[in-house]
Amino acid sequence: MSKRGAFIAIEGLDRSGKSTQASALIKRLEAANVPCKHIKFPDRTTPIGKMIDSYLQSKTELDDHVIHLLFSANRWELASSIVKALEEGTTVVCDRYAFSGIAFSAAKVLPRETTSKDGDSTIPIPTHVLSYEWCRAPEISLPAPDLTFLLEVSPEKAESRGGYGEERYENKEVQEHVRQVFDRIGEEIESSGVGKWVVLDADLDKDEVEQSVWDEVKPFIEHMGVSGPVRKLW
Ligand code: 2DT
Ligand code: MG
Repeated sequence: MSKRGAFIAIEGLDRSGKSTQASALIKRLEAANVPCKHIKFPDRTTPIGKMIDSYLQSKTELDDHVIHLLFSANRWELASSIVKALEEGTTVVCDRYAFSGIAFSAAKVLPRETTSKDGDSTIPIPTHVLSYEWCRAPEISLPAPDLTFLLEVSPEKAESRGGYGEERYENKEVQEHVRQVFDRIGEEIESSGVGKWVVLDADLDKDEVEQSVWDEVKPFIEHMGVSGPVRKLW
């Protein structure tokens, strides 16, 4: 089997610079004559993607389970084309993937927080809508990235980059919950051995982050174990 392409995912909170870094990586790969393809999830162009887009813009309301499954289905509808590209030797750079899917859904808490009595005071207990395990289930068996970058941005830095936008999930509280789930996913991916998980400080200047991404990708593309079959998510 000739060398296949590498599957590289870029993950992180809003305003962490994912799209900028994905584009920069594509440019570097092109300059190094590596056949490559840039994809993004959600892919808002498909019929399922249009439903997701409408939900994110709060034009429609959907049950939390339903939107989770639509995000996952949006990946499944492109899964075979990703595998095909990799097998043909094309490196695929993906802006958000299944890890965003799990993190954003598992981070959802009920708007009305339950309280428990502790003497005179009440302690807010966030009640999760969807369990981590439930959120992970539909992602099982999707093509697994060989390398995933988690771009970590502080709330202060995100704010200084123009703050969050108008879409659903774009607020500090949600982002903080999502951050915690990403950490759990990273630990699991590392221990499962299904792919490499690299955390980068995305508060740094974009050129520095770009260089760190390239320092990881370059040796990976040159020698790495992309000669084996595309692996599947854990
Ligand atoms: P963008 O701003 O990157 O277009 O993302 N999301 C994304 C989920 O809730 N589940 C998913 O599976 C994916 C891929 C993250 C739009 C928002 O959609 C969230 C932010
Ligand atoms: Mg966004």
